[in-house]
Amino acid sequence: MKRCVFFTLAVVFFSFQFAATAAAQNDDFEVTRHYRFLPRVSRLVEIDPVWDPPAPWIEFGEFDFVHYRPDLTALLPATHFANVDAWASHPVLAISEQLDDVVNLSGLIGGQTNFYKGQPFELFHFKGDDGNGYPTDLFAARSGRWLYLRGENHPDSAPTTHGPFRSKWILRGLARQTPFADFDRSETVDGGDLNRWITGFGEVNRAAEVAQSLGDANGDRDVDGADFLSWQRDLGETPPDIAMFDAAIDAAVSGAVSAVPEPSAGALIALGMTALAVRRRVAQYDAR
Ligand SMILES: [Ca+2]
Ligand SMILES: [Ca+2]
Ligand SMILES: [Ca+2]
Repeated sequence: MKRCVFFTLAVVFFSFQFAATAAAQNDDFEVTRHYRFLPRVSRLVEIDPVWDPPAPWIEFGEFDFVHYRPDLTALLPATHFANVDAWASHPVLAISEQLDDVVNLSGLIGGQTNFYKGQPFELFHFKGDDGNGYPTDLFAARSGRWLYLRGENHPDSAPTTHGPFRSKWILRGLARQTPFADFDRSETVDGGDLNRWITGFGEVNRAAEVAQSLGDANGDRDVDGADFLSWQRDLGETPPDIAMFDAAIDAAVSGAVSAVPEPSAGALIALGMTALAVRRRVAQYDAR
């Protein structure tokens, strides 16, 4: 009897798994997600012999994060940033720098690392140069709808073809996938945002920033029912603690992560988890 129950559950579970996998393969060949920085916790620090002390610039703006299914990253140009419209503003002076100009976000190429076993997020590692010939590397940690970027260029590790005063830039940025119903930019989604939506309901064809502040979650520059549904879904959301991401990236760096997991390892883990799930369900059944 016990064996029969196990077999039935296993067949049901595997059927479900295969159906889900087939659906994912049709939809997720290339995945592009749009993100927006949270300025309160997103900083770009310039370390320059001329400027003292280092100034933490504040990051703003948006970008796309493009990646491919893990089993295809070995064959394709891999993960990259696109449509980067992001900049950092000096906290005191009226100057700003495009992120592409200092860490070359659009020019970096990355891949998913094998640092995912038992972790609540995925970790991607990017490499390239900062656009001025200096090596640059960057980590991207993705947890749910949040993406944490941490990267820096290395002006001291390359020939000084651009003089002795080339700045080192250190980027730490938390971004949220859009749509995000934080209309009042408090970084949480609550009644204050609903009030914005109620006030703005019916607005059409406003400038993107204005529309967003009036209750446009999906970026189509109007305020309607679709935006309300976003608010409902996001209600109660707060930003994750970036110290958690930093700790994990530190661990990954010290453990010398390797880019792109082996498919066989991933398959084994999936199989192990499936077996565990089936055993757990059988155990629950027996306990009744
Ligand atoms: Ca809010
Ligand atoms: Ca809208
Ligand atoms: Ca609409």
